[in-house]
Amino acid sequence: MNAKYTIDGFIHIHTTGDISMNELHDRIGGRFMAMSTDEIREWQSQALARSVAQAAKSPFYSERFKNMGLDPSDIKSWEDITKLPLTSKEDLRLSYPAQMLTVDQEQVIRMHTSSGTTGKPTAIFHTREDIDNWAELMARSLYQAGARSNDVFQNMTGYGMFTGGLGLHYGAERLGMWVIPAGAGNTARHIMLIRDFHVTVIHATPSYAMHVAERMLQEGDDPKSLGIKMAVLGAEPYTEEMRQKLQDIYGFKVFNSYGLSEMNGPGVAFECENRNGMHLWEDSYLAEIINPDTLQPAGEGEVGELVLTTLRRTAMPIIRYRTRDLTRIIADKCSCGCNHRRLARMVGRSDDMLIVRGVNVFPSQIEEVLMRHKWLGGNYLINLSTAAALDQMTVKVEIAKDAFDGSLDTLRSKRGELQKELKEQIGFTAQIELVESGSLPASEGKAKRVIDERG
Ligand code: DLL
Repeated sequence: MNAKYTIDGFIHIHTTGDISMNELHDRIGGRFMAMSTDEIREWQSQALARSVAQAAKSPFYSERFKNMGLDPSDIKSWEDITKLPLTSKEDLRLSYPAQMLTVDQEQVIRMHTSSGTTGKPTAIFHTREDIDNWAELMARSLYQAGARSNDVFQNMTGYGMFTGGLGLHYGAERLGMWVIPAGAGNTARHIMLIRDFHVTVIHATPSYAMHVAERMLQEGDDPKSLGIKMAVLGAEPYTEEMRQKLQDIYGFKVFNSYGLSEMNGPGVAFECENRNGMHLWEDSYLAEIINPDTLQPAGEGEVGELVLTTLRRTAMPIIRYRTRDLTRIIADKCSCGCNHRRLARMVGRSDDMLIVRGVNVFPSQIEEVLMRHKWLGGNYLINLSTAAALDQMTVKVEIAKDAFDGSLDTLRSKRGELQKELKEQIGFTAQIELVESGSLPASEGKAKRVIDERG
C-alpha cells in the first residue's frame, strides 16, 4: 500500500499494487473478455438455452411460450433466437410490478426502474449474482477503456433508480478505483471535488459534461486546468462532433458508453482504446439488428433496431427486447484484440425521429452541424410549431462565450451560413435563433433537445 495524496491532513491510502493479476482477471471477467469468436458463439448457445429455461419460470413468459406452443427445451443454439417472441416496452409495462420475476422474493437484492416519467415505469430485478455480473461488466468496460485501480473516479450522474449511478459505482469500485459518488447537479461542488481530489476519470451525460465546461468558461475558468484524463459519457445520444467539442474544451478523451435499464443499465457496450464503435459484451447479451417495420433481420452491417436478449441474468431474463435504438453491428476485427463485436454510435431512437414537412430528421443530424462550429456553444434546443398549417422548425443555439465580437452584421452573416449548411443536411429551411451562452435550460442528466408544440 502506498499513500497517494495528502489533502488537508487527510491521507488516502490507495491500494494500487495490492491486487494480483489473477484477482484482477477474475474481477473484470477476463475469461469472457478473452473469448474467441467460436467460444463466444458456443457460450451463447448454452447461455441462451439457460436464459429461456429460466424465463419460462416467470408468469409472463410461461404464458407467452405456452400460447405460441414453444417448449423451452427446443432452444439449443443461439441460431434458434428467431423462434422466440419479441418483448416490447409495453410487455414490460403490462408485466408490472413483477410478472417477469423468476425467483423467490428473498433472492432479490435490488430493483431499478426505467427512466420514463409518465405512467407506470418498468421494474427490473436482480439477485446477488446479477448485481455481481453487472459490476463485472462495468469493471471490464472501464478497464478496457484504460481506467486503472490508481485512477480517481467521479460519478456525476444521478444515483437512485437511474442505473448510471449505482451501475458505474459498483464497477469502478470493483476495479479498485477511488470512487467519489458525487451524484447529479451542484456544478460548483463537482468542480471543487475534481480539483481537490485530482480526479482522473469522470462519468456524466454528454450534455452535463458540456454544461460544466461552459459554466467554467463563463466564470473565466479553464476546464483543461482540471487535468481530467478520460470521460465516460453516455445515457443519451450524442454525435462524434459533440465528442470532439468536449475533447477540445477539456483536453480529455471521451469514451462512449451504451446501456439501458432493461438490460441492467450501463455496461452493455463500451468503447475500447480505439474509440471506434462500442464492444457489445456478447457473453451477457445476444444482439440482433432488425428492420423495425418488417421485424425481419436487417442485412449484414445495415442500420436497424437493436434487439437484445439477456444471457447472464437470473432474476429477470428478458428475451428479444426491442430497444428502439437504431444502430448497426461492426463485425470487423478490432485491433485491440477483443472479439466481442462492436455497435456503431447510435443514430437515435426510432421514436425520436421527427417528421417535419414530411421529411424524416433525427436530432443528431442537427447536432452534427451545430457542433462543427467553434463559435457556437454546446447547448441547443429544437422547437417545432405550426404556422399557416405548415411545420416550422426553430433551432435555438447558444453562442460560445467570447465568440461575439460586437458586430451584429458578422453574426447575421454567420447565421445565414449556418442556415444554409443545415438545409443541406436536413433538406428544408429551419429558423435559427442565436442566444447568449448559458441562457438555454441546462440538463443535469439526459438533455431534452426537442420541444414539439405542433397540434
Ligand atoms: O441510460 C443507462 C445508462 C446509464 C447508459 C449511464 C450509459 C450510461 P435508460 O435510462 O433506461 O438507461 O435509458 C436507455 O438511453 O435505450 C438509449 O436510447 C439511450 N442511450 C443510452 N446510452 C446511449 C449512448 C440508461 N451511449 C436509453 N448513445 C437507451 C445513445 C444512449 N443513446
